[in-house]
Amino acid sequence: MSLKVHHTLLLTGAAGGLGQALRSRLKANCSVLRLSDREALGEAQSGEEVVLADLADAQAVEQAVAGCQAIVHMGGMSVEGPFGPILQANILGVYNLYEAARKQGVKRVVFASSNHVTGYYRQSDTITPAHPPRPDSMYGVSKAFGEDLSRMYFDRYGIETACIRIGSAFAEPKDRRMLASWLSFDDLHRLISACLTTPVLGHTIIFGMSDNAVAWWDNASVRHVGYVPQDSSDVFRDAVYARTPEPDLSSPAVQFQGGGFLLAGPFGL
Ligand code: 15L
Repeated sequence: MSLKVHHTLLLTGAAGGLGQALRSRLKANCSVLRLSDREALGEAQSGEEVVLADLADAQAVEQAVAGCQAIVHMGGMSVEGPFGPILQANILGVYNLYEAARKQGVKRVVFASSNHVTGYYRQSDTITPAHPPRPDSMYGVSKAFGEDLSRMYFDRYGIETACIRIGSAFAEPKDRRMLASWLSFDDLHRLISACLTTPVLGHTIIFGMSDNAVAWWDNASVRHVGYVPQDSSDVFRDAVYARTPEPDLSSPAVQFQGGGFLLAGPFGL
């Protein structure tokens, strides 16, 4: 099946870690991949356009969105930190993005939410997308805001969104926690492709995880997205155990799903 259901696809945060991993992969999903970031992206390659935009700048964001049929929104702060930059990039930024989508008639968005929206569930809990948010950080709160905002834009304006609560998207799991939360780059791309191509997306929250044997998240209620992960952290398990210490079970970073984010800050403004 062709993945090219959209002519021009906007990728925000294209200079970031996940943006870079997606830059080549998302070319399979469109005729023109428009890359946006506030950081320099270099020359556009064949099949690419580059539109620089700071997410806090409404006009620039609208220029980036104009003429696109769908958006993969990876931009914004991706870790815990002072509230000021989170406010600008993740709260004002996601508002600017949805306002631009509304004005420019874009009807489908894939939003990089985070597992830190539910980081205060325990590592012994299994949760579904229907469980209430329990953010573990200001960063997690900002992603919960994006999820709620996108729901309002769906209910009011019919803009479909997949909020992917991305686990740990790295080349390999870095520690024992990531044996549960790991999402391979290829599975991230499979998941985004499923969100872009499923006939009816609606407003959907889905956990971004590979097919890991150890898992905290149950995506059974979101079968309509059609995501079938093909990678698993299991192949890294022995190596991760060998190079990492026994977990300190008294630490909140080990008790709760959000891991080290529970220990970060407070950073203030
Ligand atoms: C995230 O949301 C971060 O963007 C990423 O850097 C990882 O730390 C990840 O969560 C995680 O929970 O491992």
